[in-house]
Amino acid sequence: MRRVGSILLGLAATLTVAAGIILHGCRDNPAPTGPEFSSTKTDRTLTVTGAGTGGGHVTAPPVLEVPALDCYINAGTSNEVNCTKIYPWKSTVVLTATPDPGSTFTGWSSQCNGTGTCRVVMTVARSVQATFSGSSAPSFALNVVGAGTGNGTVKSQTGLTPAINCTITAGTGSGICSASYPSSTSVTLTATAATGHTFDGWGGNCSGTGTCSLSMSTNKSATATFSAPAGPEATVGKWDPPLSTPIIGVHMSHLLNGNVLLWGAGGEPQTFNPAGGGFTQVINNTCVSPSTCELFCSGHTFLADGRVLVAGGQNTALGSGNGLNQASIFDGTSWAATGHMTYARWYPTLVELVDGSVVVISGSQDPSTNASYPERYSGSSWTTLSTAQLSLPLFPRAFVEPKNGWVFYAGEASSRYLNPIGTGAWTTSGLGNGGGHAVSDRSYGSAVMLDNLVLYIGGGGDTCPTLPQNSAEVIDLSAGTPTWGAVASMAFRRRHTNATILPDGTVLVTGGTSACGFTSETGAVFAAENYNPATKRWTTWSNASVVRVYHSTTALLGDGRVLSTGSGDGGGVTQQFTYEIFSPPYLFKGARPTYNLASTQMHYGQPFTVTTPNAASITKVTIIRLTSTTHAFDEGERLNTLAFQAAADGQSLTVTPPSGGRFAPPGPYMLFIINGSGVPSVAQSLLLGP
Ligand SMILES: [Cu+2]
Repeated sequence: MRRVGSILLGLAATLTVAAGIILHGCRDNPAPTGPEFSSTKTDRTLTVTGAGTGGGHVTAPPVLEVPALDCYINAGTSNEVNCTKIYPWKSTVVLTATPDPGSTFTGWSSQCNGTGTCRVVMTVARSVQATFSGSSAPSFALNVVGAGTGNGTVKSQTGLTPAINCTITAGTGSGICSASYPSSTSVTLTATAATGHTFDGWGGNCSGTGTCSLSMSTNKSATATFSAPAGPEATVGKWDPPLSTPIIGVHMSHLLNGNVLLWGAGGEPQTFNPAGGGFTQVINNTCVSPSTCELFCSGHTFLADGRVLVAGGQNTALGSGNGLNQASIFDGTSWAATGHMTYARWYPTLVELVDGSVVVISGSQDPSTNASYPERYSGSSWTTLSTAQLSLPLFPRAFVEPKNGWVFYAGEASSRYLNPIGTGAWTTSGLGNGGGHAVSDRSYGSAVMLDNLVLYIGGGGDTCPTLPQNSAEVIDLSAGTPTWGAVASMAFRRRHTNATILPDGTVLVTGGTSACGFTSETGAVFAAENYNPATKRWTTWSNASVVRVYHSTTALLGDGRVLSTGSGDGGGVTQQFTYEIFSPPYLFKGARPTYNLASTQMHYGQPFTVTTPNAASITKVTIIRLTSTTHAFDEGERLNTLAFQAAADGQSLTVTPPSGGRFAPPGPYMLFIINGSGVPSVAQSLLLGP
């Protein structure tokens, strides 16, 4: 009986609606008068449906506590969630139809007619149909995805339907992370990090770190990267546990192909793959007298084409202090001999010059005879600089200087210049304090070059009870009268210490001994320290676990980590057949910028394009010469800070290399881009030259 009554009542209501349309146009129904309705003053449901081939929105302003309605209709299809709302009994809802571009609103049906607004009173459940003609508007998907270790939300602007409301937890999105929108819809996404977390920036079709505005003309995606709160590693870095090596890494070169070349006193040279681990033996058969020939105690640096030139070494038949005149070149896989030097050299230093030739200085011929004449290698043979005789301490710390492209001898004795042109000449002219140091004894301290500034740290303490230095000093070689001057001291005294330039232009100092004597393991320093040239101050970082004193080495890897190895093979020091990897704090401070290069050849002074989605967040671009190091000194270690400009679209940088070889000798460098949080990209290695 009840069922029949309902059907009859429905029929009556339909007839009444029809009458209302004819008489009043777009307006509400008269209130039904049946007993069921007059006694139930409950909320009523309004359903908007669509018809026709076109698309458009049906909207209504908020009614009492009910939010605004925004129903999108496309080709007769409406969204069930956004097109149905429940309103208070007898409330009035005013509907407006707005067609998409390319569509026409042809009118209401069911409750209203015409093309004006449609006013309904919610005394009963209502259904209104809107018809849009024209071509079906294309609809495009927007996909929000997460990345990084942190948490946050991504939301679309208020009032957009359908809304994006995506929660990202450690890179995984949940909630409403995707939606479809008609063509030309403007969507503005806002990313908000959870408390203590950091929003690192957008990827995909969004970029930068602000809000992201998109016009939905194609399918689009937005990647939001959040970082978790920093742990202690973000302050002091992290050392990985030691892993074994087949030899002692007394000599180390980080090659253009990404591998690392190592050798010590015993065993054969090895290449190490820092990406996957693993050592490969690379025997050097270039010696004339193999049984007495040892690369150990040679000097080495990179040539302009990225190969490693190795000169001198130890005559194993005669022992320490007895040099070799051999030289050879490693191309990444195999060795080739060059011509011989005139002088045998044990503990020499090689300096690559502006034109790609290489000067070798110092080294001992035998324990009582210094090789006091420099020689110059120019691609085929060695030429003695016959007017530049000077006996210098072993393994001189030396760099190419920016004024004339000469060799600057930094120490350990008083500084001076070597003019390498012609037959050569040494001079102290133009140096303040006659080239003298702030601290007199820096034997087995380390030195690096940052743009035009040489930083010299530690050293000394060879003869007890004098202790090694904890002091450091700098000299600006671009100054009118370059003069050594002290900067803040390290927390630890260090002799046989290693200095490694980091991508951000700070300097990592590791290992060494704080006790007096040639090399004391009891004084081994485990803490890393970091020098910031901007503040001229040191920060103590975390402790390594292995003694690294005499014959230890470090190399910056392309991924921004530092390889630390060696110690032993002489001096009565424990043989350390291990390496450790140090991850500096910048590797724990959020997402890393990324980039691509069209070419891996840089030409002096010629700007080149670095393609990066992170262009807007980049605050520094640096190149660092690949490591070739031994005996606490990397022969040629330098960093250049490069001028750059971000493109207006935030998708690339225009980077200008140094203008000439006196600022950065030709050869292999790593290119880093660094963001405002100090986080460097992974580097690509490239060649810099004319
Ligand atoms: Cu040695």
